[in-house]
Amino acid sequence: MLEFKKGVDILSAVGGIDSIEEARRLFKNKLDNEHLARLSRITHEEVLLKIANAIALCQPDTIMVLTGSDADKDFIRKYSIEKGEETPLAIPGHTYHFDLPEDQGRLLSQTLYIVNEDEHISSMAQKELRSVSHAYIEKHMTGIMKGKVMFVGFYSRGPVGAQASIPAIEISSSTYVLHSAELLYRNCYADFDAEVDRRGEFFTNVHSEGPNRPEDIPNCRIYMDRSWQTTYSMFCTYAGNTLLMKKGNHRLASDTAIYKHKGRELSEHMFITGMTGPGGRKTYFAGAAPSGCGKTTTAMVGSDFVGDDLAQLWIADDGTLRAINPEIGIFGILEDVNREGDPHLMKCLREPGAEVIFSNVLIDENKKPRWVGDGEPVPERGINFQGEWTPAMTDVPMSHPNSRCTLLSEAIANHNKAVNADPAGAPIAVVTYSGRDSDTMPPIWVAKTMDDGVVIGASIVSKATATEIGASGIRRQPWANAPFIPGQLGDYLDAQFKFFNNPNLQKKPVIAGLNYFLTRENRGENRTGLLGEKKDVHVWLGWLELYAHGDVQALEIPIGMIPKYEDLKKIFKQKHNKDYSEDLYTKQFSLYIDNVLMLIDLEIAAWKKEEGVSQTIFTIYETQKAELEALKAAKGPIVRPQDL
Ligand code: OXD
Ligand code: MN
Repeated sequence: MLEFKKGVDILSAVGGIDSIEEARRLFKNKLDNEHLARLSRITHEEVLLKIANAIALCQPDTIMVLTGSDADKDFIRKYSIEKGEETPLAIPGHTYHFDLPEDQGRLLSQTLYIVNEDEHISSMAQKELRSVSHAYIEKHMTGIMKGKVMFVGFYSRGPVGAQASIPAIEISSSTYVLHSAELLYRNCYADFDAEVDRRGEFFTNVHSEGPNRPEDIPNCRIYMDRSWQTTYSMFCTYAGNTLLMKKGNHRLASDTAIYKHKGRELSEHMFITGMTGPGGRKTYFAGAAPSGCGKTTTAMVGSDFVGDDLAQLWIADDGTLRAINPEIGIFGILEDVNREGDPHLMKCLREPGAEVIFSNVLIDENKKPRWVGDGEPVPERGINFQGEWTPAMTDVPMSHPNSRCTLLSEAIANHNKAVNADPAGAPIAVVTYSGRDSDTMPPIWVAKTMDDGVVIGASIVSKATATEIGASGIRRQPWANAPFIPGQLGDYLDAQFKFFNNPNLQKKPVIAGLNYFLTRENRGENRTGLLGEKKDVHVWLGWLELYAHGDVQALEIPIGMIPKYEDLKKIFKQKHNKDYSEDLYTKQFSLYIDNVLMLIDLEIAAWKKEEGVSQTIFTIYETQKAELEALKAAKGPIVRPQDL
């Protein structure tokens, strides 16, 4: 069980400042008048102590407070170029940033939770004892900003005033990190004190790249102190390791949801998007997918795209499920982003108008960013994060598979800025969970009950992707949120059951599994490749939109409800003007019972190893198994939807 404010608060111990008077004296000594005046608007003592201790620990030469004003935004943009963390590209407002070759994704083995003696964490995460982390931070972060400028920004992870928004401080010596923060989060300098009072908590993030040399990467650490809601990051620049308002704070937000607001809030690795249905109605979806599995693309399929990565969910007083996006920008994977699949995003990346930071792409001779799968002819030469590149270097990709673009969501044509700014959140009617599964689950299956829906989330699997360094093979990805769940999975599962069964949640969402990675070879074809197309997701979401309003019926199978051929055929025609064949439907929706049974057995074995797991999940798995066995006995191991 997690206990907040337990054990030594490392930041205050290593900074050594424990009174507000001392903190104010330090500010007076270290900040110039302008920045001192800015900081004086923040009055929350706990907040000021965090900042003072970060200064005392890191010992920067200069401290700057970013207020989020246009002038400050412009300052950080320009300063990042002057400092060399970013370089301008041909299109005005576009820049690029390279991370060290060793720092191109989340560094799994160096990402650790700081824990107290008796604290249990997720079996899928790594921990370090508080005393060990304390010594490490003291050794490696003391004076890490000597000769550097420290930037301090105040942000809100969500619209100011929303129930599930959480304020966060970002402290870093990297202009790239702060420039990214300004694009991805709402600077709420003016509202920060009030937000801390409203929410009763805030997150603190302290980062420094240090000398930014390859030889320092082994010393890099990404620490989350769960008890003190503080993160530390050192000797790295990749945003997934440094801009800890994103995944670092998502982890802390998960703790808040599970241990402070159990059954009332959830913190999920989900996109939020709206689909327009018949008569112009808007139906909002929140959907989880593991990193690097097309979550951004799915989000942008909606007519009213709200967010592509994270969602804070809660049950509103009117009995609806509400979601806000903690972010206002996207840090999207570029590989395979092209005009065909991602027209709205591509417009921002290829035409003037939006401010974009590209990372770890190839820069061609015309200062144009290029990436694998951008749909354009391969350039003759260029420079990437490893140096000069030519197509002759066949074993070195043109761009890193985890190369990214950072931009404001409002630059994207189908973004609904008003919904993303609304503290009431988007009313969620459909919740989806997807993985990367080549041979088992159909493209869509809808849970028959809320508990079944929770179990769909618990049973996600996916292939390792380039977003994580040191991961390989097929991995369990519970709720597609596994890398960001700090606490024990049994606690998380329990919180999910409590949330979706909460009697206050009067408008229950449709919960569905999605899988667009079934391959031809696994459905009896003698050619390889995906069964169907990437853009078919439009149809799957379209069907769910109709199902959520009772406009289409479904077929019942042991694992849930699946669409009928006639309905999909109509939607394919309407949305894509495509003739969807019954043969393709049969391949996509036939139940491969042995594969499903294997998956269920894998999950049962894994969940049995966890502590404190609710019996409900095993009952659901066993019921599904019995029904699948009976179906197999009656109809054989592969059952076509037509034979149900
Ligand atoms: C991300 C990730 O960057 O999940 O969103 O890795
Ligand atoms: Mn993500």
